[in-house]
Amino acid sequence: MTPKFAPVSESQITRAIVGEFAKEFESYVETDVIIVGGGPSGLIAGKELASAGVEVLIIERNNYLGGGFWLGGFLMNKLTVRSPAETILEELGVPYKEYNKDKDKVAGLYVADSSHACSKLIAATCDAGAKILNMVALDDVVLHNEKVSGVVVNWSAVSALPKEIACVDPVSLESKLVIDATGHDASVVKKLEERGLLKTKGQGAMWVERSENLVVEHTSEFYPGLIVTGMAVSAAYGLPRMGPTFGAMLMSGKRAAEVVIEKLRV
Ligand code: 48H
Repeated sequence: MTPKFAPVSESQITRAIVGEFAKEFESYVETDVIIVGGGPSGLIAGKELASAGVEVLIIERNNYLGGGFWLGGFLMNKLTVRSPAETILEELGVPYKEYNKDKDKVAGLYVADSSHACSKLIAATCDAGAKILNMVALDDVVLHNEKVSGVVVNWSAVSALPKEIACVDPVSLESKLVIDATGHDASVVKKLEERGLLKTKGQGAMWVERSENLVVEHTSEFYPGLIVTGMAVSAAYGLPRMGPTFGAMLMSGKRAAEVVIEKLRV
């Protein structure tokens, strides 16, 4: 049978979008936590925080969420995690299998479909109640008394405009804490470095055995009010990289949420 759609006009659809967006945006102009970057570390941090009842807004410059989690590596649709991070795939309901250990004499290496894993992670983050602003890019930080107290943002499309019509001032969003989850770029940290407020060491060379533990261990408040997670931790602290394996991204995101919750309690 052909469905009979509800009788709704064009203007009503526009008002529904504008009204809901404005209401939600206004409520997030001041919030508990802003996460810049919607890759694996930012998404899972958002999920954990929202699940714990913390108000959280994720800002993502692309129109899609997930960052490097959509592709395992080398444009192939498989991602890996090393034990114990398969427990997070389990929590998210992502099907995975252990890599053929007889052939390579390896244990504790797991493989999953990246599109399946990424979709489950995005859904879990939204289900937990994290709010998302995509196509919005970090422009600057709000700094009060030497503490990061929010972010300055603009529509991503503004940066693609020709210079003569790109005179669009950004807006500010305040928060108790900010998480830099922008991956290799460490974009929030770099805003502080540009002003000589800190010095990053830059990401180290590949060494998977060492890197994952180090990234999780170093997930912390890198500057008052600013917590780093994921590959931003490597860039900030000069830690080795790990290539296309994502356990540390997921575990670092969880650790970042713990750090935030401890700080919000004080
Ligand atoms: C708004 C921004 C801005 C900005 C960036 O790169 P990601 O996937 O980051 P992580 O740290 O969660 O995961 C890293 C992983 O994907 C990876 O690259 C690994 C494991 N590499 C190892 C290796 O050795 O190479 O996601 C970051 C997100 C992206 O979606 C960006 O679009 C977004 O942040 N982003 N959003 N404003 N200025 N900069």
